[in-house]
Amino acid sequence: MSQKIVTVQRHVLEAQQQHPEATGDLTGLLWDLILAAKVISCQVNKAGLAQILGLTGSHNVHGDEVTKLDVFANDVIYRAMDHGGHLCVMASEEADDIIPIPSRFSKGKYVLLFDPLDGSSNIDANVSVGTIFSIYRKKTLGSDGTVEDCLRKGIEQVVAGYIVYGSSTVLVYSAGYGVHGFTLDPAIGEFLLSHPDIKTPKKGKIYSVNEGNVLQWDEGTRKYINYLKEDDAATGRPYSARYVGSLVADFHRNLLYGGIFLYPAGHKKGKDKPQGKLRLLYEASPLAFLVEQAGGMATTGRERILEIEPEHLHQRVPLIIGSEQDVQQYLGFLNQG
Ligand code: P6P
Repeated sequence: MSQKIVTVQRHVLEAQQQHPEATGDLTGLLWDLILAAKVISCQVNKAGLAQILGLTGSHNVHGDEVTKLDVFANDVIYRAMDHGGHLCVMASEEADDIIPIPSRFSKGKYVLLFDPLDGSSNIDANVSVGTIFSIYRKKTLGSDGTVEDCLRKGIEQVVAGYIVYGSSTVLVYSAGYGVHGFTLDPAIGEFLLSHPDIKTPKKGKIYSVNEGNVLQWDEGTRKYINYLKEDDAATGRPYSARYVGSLVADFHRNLLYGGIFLYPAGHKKGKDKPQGKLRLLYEASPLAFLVEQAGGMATTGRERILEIEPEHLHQRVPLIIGSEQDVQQYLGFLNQG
């Protein structure tokens, strides 16, 4: 039985129709974001041609100023989202402070946090990169969103998702009713349902970590990674090491295949990263929302990612995320020390 043809716009609309109280505001917001994803995908997929198409230097063949792709992606999302009337404020990995909605546009009840193009340093090597987004309802009074509207626990997310620009462009999102994936058909410019109701395996055979940081890890993490390398077929070991170095690519693979991704805290004189490297609000939280919706787990090693009370926009956290049994096993090693 072939799969029914469903665009992501249709999927979002059908989800809205399950909620009689819905105004269509969130649907409109997501449709704007989907448009931005298509524009970014088109540009990312020809990045390698920049040199050939004369897109290098400060201006392209049309005389337009050429910007770095992550700045381009940030600008596309901003210009697609600022005037729809669905948002009261935005925050981006590319912007130090919150991004207000221009006074000339009406404001809405949602908050959008995003990393416009995570892993963009990999683009020149044609490695997959991704956009990560997180949506909350405004909680403060008044029409203008504030930083308080952005500093939210991940459990309050209304929608979380990402777009991975790889061998194909895939959009994955959850509105709290399962995780669903859509693959872009560039011939028709539509994201079509390709991964309905994603559930991540309870236990995987893949671990993803930058082992170059091993000297910065605490003892429990070192013991866990060494445990995964031991030869014991009865427990599915050794695991395979898979590390792209692009969070969305590593997360997407592990979500579908099962396994564990780790970016632990780093403790090393001169290179100390006690809070890890990855950002809470627009990287760890949205991916944690998705993985829990898919039956997995996400922790700092000390606390559930979705329960963290953020203190500032670009706060970093250690991130251990993936299959439930693998993350639980890691916590066992960490607690043994
Ligand atoms: P490292 C990319 O720069 C990024 O922010 C994530 O996409 C990725 O998971 C991580 O950093 C890789 O970091 O230190 O292993 O190169």
